[in-house]
Amino acid sequence: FHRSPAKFQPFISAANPGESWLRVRPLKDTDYDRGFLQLLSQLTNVGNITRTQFLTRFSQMKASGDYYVTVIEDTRKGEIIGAASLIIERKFIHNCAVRGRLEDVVVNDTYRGKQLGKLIVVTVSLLAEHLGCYKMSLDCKDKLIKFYESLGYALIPGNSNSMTIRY
Ligand code: 16G
Repeated sequence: FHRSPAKFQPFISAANPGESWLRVRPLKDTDYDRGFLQLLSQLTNVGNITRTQFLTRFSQMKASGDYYVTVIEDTRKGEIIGAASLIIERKFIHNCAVRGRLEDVVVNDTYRGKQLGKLIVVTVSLLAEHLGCYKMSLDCKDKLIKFYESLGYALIPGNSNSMTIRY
């Protein structure tokens, strides 16, 4: 990836995450034992997911080819301390385009101040562009709007209301 948003340069990137002990990489099976699900529970309710459930769901994601679950590992501790997912949605519109969805972004709150939120969001956003997505979308809480705006995301008045039905 040859470019990144101006505010992000030149400090850190996926290849140079700012500390030698940080690593940005795709999720792997063994991350079940590196606190990946505990990290997700800082975002929302995760539940008690067994190893088998985790491996089954992850292999379904891999088989689809449309899930890019990306993590940041603290290699000193062998612990997952950041995560974000890109999900590719296949369309008929725009000449059978693909659209990206940014999901499940979380950084361990004890790692604040290292720009790791930016790091993981920019990494996954560039991946979406690289994979040919014509746009990337996300839902977030009001308090995170400024953060995502600083990374190039925009609210589009009249055109981007997020609506939800809960089951
Ligand atoms: C946020 C997340 C979304 C996640 C949801 C979980 C981002 C950009 N957005 O909207 O991906 O799935 O929270 O909340 O990370 P829920 O448990 O209320 O669905």
